[in-house]
Amino acid sequence: MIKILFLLFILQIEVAYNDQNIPIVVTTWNFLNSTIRAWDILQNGGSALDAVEQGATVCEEQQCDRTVGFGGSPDEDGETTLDALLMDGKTMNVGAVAALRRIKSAISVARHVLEHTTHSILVGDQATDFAKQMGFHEETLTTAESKKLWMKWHNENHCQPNFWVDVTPDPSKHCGPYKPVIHVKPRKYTGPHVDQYNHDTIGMVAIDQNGDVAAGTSTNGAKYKIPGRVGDSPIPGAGAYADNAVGGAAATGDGDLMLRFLPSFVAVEEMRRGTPPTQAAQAAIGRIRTHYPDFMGAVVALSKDGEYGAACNGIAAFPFYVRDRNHSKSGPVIVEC
Ligand code: SD4
Repeated sequence: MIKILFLLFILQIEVAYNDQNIPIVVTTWNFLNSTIRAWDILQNGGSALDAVEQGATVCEEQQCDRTVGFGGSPDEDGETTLDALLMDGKTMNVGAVAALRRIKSAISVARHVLEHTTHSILVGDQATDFAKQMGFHEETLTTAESKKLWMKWHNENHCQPNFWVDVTPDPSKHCGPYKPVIHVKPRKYTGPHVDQYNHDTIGMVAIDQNGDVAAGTSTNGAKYKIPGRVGDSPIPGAGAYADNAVGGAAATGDGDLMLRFLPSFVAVEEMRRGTPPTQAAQAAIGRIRTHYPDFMGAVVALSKDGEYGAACNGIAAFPFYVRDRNHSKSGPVIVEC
């Protein structure tokens, strides 16, 4: 009798476990190869942190859409710099790098910040020094392609577009250096500086077989950014957020605007209150849209039970990839914005 009761108890646990749609990984945009790598890791019992790190690494190596990894989005000086974040939803530990120079594997450097320091974010040249200490190789992130892109922007297009306002000479006609111009009236928002073609951060949220949640991002930011610019991607709660008690979220889009609203944090907090992932992502997007109706961006949200959803704004549709027991070969999920 005791044996039967014990078996029933085990069976119940199994059913409860199987009710959850885990392991699972959700990836922004059309980044299939990254999703496959992450899913391989999860399926073989690997950790969510490994899945996100390795998945994003694929994109960094393959220069996904030229908006992740080396050789993309040159800044005003023609240099590519990288932003990346990794968050562990089990410990709430974060590792991130921002404006990382001359090191290709941004998400792995972020992992080293997470695991080998008690800091959360390192930036610029000092992040490079840290990476070198951790054994990473220093090399240029400029390629013939990114050099050509920058030459065209600088020499043919007279530094258009750029991110300057209220400066002289007129930044809509001329290159810098600029000096500030003080306007009596506050400047009005004039629409997005960026579109989907120069904004494709990889954002991933994964849950492993133990139910541990991890989220992360990697990007080379915005094309022709002012050197030193940091986007939303390496900021916890903005680019991504994870909490084992709830789930995780990741964001992509016009980071200069989006980071003001911590959309990944908002989505996770909505789910904490019982809101389903799709509506949680919509709430995060809605908060930004109230202030910037035309902004370009998207949020993916994943609950700890493996339910997922997304919302977007400023583009016709937003694709994202899911791999779980039910999606082994299917294409991306498309959300209309
Ligand atoms: C940024 N949010 O640096 C990043 C770029 C991006 O989809 O998301 N692209 O602003």
